[in-house]
Amino acid sequence: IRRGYGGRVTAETIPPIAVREHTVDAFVREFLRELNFGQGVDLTRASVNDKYLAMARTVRHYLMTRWLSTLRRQSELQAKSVAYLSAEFLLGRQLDNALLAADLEDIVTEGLASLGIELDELRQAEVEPGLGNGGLGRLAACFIDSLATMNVPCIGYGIRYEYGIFQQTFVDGEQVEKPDDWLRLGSPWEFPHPESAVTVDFGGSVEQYQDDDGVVKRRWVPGWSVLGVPYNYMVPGYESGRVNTLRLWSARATRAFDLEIFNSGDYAEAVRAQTFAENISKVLYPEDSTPQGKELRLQQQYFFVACSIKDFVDQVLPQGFDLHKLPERIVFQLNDTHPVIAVPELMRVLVDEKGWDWDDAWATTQQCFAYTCHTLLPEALEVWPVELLGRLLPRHLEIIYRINEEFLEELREAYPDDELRVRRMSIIAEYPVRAVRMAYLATVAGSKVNGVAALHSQLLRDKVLDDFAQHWPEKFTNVTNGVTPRRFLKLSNPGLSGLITEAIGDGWVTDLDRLKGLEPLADDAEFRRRFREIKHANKLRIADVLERRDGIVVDPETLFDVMVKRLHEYKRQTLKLLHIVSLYEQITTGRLALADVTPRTFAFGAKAAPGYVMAKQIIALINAVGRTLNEDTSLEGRLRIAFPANYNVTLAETLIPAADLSEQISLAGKEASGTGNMKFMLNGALTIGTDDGANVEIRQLVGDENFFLFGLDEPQVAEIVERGYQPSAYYETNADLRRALDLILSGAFSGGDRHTFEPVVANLLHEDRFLALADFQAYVDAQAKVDVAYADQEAWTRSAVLNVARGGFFSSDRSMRDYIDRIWHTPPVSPS
Ligand code: Z57
Repeated sequence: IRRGYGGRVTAETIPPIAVREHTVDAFVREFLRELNFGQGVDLTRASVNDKYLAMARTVRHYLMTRWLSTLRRQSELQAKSVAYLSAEFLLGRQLDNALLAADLEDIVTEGLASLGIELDELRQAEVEPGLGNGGLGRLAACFIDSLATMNVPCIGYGIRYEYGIFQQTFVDGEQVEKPDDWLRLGSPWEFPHPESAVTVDFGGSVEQYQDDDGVVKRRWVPGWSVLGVPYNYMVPGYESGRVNTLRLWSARATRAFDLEIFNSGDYAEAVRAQTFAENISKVLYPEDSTPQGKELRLQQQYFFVACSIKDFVDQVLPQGFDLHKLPERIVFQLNDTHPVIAVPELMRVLVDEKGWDWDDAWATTQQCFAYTCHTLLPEALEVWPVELLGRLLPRHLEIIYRINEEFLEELREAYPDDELRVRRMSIIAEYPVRAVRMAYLATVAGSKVNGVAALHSQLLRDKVLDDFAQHWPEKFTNVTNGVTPRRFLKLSNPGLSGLITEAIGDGWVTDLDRLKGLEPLADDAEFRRRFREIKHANKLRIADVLERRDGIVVDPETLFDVMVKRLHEYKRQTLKLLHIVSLYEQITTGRLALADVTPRTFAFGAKAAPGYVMAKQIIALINAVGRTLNEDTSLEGRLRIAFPANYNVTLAETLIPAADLSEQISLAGKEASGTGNMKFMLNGALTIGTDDGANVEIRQLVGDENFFLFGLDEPQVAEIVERGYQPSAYYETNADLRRALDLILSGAFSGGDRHTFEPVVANLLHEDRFLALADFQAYVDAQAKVDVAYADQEAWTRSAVLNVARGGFFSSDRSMRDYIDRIWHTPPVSPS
């Protein structure tokens, strides 16, 4: 018996768990064993992938003791857990994070070197699990990292998509999607448990029957079913000794389904059945911030939620657990509306399967759920037609109707003379088709509803869910998003991390408010010099990556102006593009001297949903403008566009630390929070941004003098829209804007073809839903201020340092503390 992680383990308390020796020799032994016996290859013949897989498995051994003791301790203590229900977990590469958690980087580097292997080469072999679209999925990944680090019990529940977010390529500047076959070369981080598969039912009908006491009840008679196979992933905390679990579900055909048809001799039909079942977890829907009302998507949602509830009730809870105490053991956090079908599912389990009476079940259910809303766009609120829901989940539809009936009854009592209000608040919409409003269902069912930044939560209360906020003011709260400082500062920016640690010690990694200690150093010239040196080194690093990855050449001596996020009209990539085109137009017509232009690298990274035609045209336009500028030698390389394809977590980790300027230019009132904005701030970029989402809080913290604010605020936007917005008026009155738009229309970026980008320009001129033209001049003026500020490198660096020093609030550890205090009430559990 040896010392287990974080405390004395004795034979009396628990049987032994294997412990790995934390030495170079032990690592090398383990690695070779994995390579020879696991991979079945000799070192001299091993491919990079062989070595990567062997190393990944070796590294995860080092976390195993902690994982097993975490699980053991949890079954002893039965502490309250968070079940984070999310259709997306955008994890990013696992290796570095695991090395950090296991404190193995030095040992592995040395051990591999002794075998003639470079760690960095193996790092590059990892294909990131892209099981999410953007902000929402990445947020889930940051949250589970923080909870493990803070010693809070959590299970992440989601879907093990066989294909994650598509791989983006550019063909003649246009986005072409390739399937993301991320499992192709093996998946060393997951633990499949086919023996623990659960059955999930669909379809069929509802029947009436009499129970043993002669009471008439209703129950679901399903039409078909699939199996959910759990795949477990370790979620190691940093220096906490805890390893939580992420459990992702994969769909398989049931044996009955299979065998019955197979035995009948219809092999083709049997294979079809299997394909049908496995389609459920086949691919991530590539929509971001807008729902995709497809039947398969509803199947995915119900699939993972039903698996998760069953898993928690039957597997995680001890046998014979009294479910009336469920709220003491679990809180299901609903990450947007995607998992909201869990609400009627828990009701169905309690009422139909456990035989509870309705009121009892509803009281318990309400205590078990909380809902996070991530949007303000009305078109992004999920709505399921009852025709579809009733066909796929007939009993759930009945349950939703009953929840709604009782809710409307409560409303009629509260507002006897306001039937209009009652109808407005109904969970069931009547137009254009009868449909279930999932956000309303979540709001009615949840104990709490939160937005993701202060402004967003305010607008939820005042606009999107105003009736509900008036009815239940205490239900609404805010939790501003955050990002994990482990991945997005310590790992991604080793230069800056080292400098920070040298200055204030290493406590910041788990207590990011300590960055405040850097404030005085903003006035220290030597510190600023080193800070600049690190930024420059980060630019060299990304320049190298872009050249090798994409064949893109950038100049590390320029201002790096970066806009990376999903392509969406509300985020206004076109606004940034109009600024670039305007500069170019002024230079080529001689109204702007090249010598007066601050040399800039404009970096874009953005995927468009495959069906979002306008977004794809904007991508083509950015590439077209990029090509023209980059090939125009008269610019002498002073303005270049770098638009690497397939922006993902891995690229973010090298691009963000190199940025000088962070573009956060959504129309005020549209971006719920943003989290990229926080990553840039923590890596010492200054923000040019609107008064939107978490930008509001960033500016408050860093101070106006260290932030380039521009544009309309939300009340002004509302007023302009109310009065009737006329984008063409800006075209008529603003000469620079007109020239920029005319230049695009002239075909200057499309080989003289005037039609190619006509739809993009026409949309801006005649519709411009997101008021890009209205904010154009303010944006250009703010960019001029950026140029002036950047010219004074000492002052700029001072601001950059202050951005880092004042960014501690945006740690996802702080977000988790807020969720725990205001919503979950799940205290940390010591690991021993
Ligand atoms: C998504 O990534 C977000 C909202 C959604 O409704 C969907 Br669907 C996907 C994003 C918001 O757009 C960001 O503003 C926010 O920072 C992020 O979710 C995390 O809250």
